[in-house]
Amino acid sequence: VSLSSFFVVFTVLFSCKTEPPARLDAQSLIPLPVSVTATDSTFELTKNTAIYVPEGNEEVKKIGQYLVDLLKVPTGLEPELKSTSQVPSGHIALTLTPGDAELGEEGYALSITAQGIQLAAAKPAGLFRGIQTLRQALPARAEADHLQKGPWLVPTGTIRDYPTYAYRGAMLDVARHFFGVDDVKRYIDLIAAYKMNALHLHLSDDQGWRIEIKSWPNLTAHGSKSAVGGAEGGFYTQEQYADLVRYAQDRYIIIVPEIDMPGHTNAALASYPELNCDGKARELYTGIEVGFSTLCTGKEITYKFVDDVVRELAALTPGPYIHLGGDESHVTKMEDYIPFVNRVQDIVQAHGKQLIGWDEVTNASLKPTSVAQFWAKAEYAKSAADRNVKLIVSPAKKAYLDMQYDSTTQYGLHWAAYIEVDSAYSWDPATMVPGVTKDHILGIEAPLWTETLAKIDEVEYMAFPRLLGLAEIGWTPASARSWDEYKVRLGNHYSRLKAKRINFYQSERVPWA
Ligand code: TNX
Repeated sequence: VSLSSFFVVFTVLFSCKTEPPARLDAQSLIPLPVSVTATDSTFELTKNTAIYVPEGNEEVKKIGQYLVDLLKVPTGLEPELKSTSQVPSGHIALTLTPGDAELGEEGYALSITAQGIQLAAAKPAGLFRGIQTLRQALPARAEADHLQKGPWLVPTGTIRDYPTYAYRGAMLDVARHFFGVDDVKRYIDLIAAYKMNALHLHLSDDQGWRIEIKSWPNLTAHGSKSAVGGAEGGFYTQEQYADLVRYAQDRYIIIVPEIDMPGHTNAALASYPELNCDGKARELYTGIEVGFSTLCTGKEITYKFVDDVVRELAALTPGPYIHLGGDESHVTKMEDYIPFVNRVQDIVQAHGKQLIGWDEVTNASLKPTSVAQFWAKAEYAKSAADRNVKLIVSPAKKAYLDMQYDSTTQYGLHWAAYIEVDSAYSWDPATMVPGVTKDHILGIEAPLWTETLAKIDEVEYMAFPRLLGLAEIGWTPASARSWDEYKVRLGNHYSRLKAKRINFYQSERVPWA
């Protein structure tokens, strides 16, 4: 008896330890790659595995180091980073194949055999995206923030993958409630894991001004002090903002800074009386109404203000875009709004950047380099497309992460819709608006407004798991997507989301594994 039970225990222990992972084509990758071919073997990452990068390429070396840093804590392995042209078998190799044009800016080719892992891309960004896929091919416990037991087996096969849309973003409203540098870095890490490439920061609104502008110091000295409901305000110094930009850049993510205008400007109007038509400073505001404030579009000082703000922001922002809002300017007359938008568009261009504005900016004469962000009105999206102005698609009814899942959700709003996890996934940017097709669309964004969200774990609860689906909409061809198949992959991410300590909504519509 004791001998047979010994064997039972032994078999259970032993089989746990060596149980092979699911085949590569059953690995529940999110976003789903363009093509995956499985072969029936595994590669084992051991203490002898090294990471090879091309000699003399500092950028790829940095990406290799990023992979080392990801693996170090959970696996206890610290793969040696080696630069050579000859890669012996048994290792991980990152290589650049600039001739492989199909891979574009962000595509990659991943080949995993029992002998080693080859990750190739035309551009460094592609290597970075490919590493996110490799992470998901490793066991979920590789996402933990403390040491885990091996073995570290990766199923073999090949993946060729590239994104459908060039712009795949998330927006965080740091104006209604302020979120500090560490919170934003965590959000950057989380969106990077799902291959997003833009973080739009909503840096000013009625309730607060969140970025230091050296030529207008009272914006932060005074205008940063408030937040919704009397919560603590805050702002990023230029050094902190630059640190965020660098952190994002190291993850091949651009920061898109937004200074909302001419409406949503109470914090600025409270900081500088001269920006008001009546010359009187407004009180700081902590409510959640919209549409009551406006810069004085008829005063020259307003354009000096915009020019200074855009100049300082442009100097700090390597990405191509400056977002100047333009939404819900309900107390700005249309005859004032249009010349205002035309003029701030010129200012953005004069500082070498492209304007992004919420869809109302299509009332103005947009340049072909400007981008309209579709959030509410289909006719604005259509009007942009008709004029060959590119669109970022973020319809409130589908993509707004501050919308409640259902009527029982603790936080959030529901003015646009209740958005369950299936609803956030089941739509196609290229068929949302008649006359707006894939060619008109720069990409997709998932905005998160924070009137009701004061803590980063509340932000996470609203963003996750919907953000994974929105990331997939931006990356994976629409023809390859279906909710019934996706929900299984999402369910299989349960232990990954847990390992990352993400506070996520466990929707009953998802078969959590
Ligand atoms: C509308 S969306 C707004 C924001 C609010 C949001 C709340 C947009 C361009 N403007 O000012 O925060 O609704 O869901």
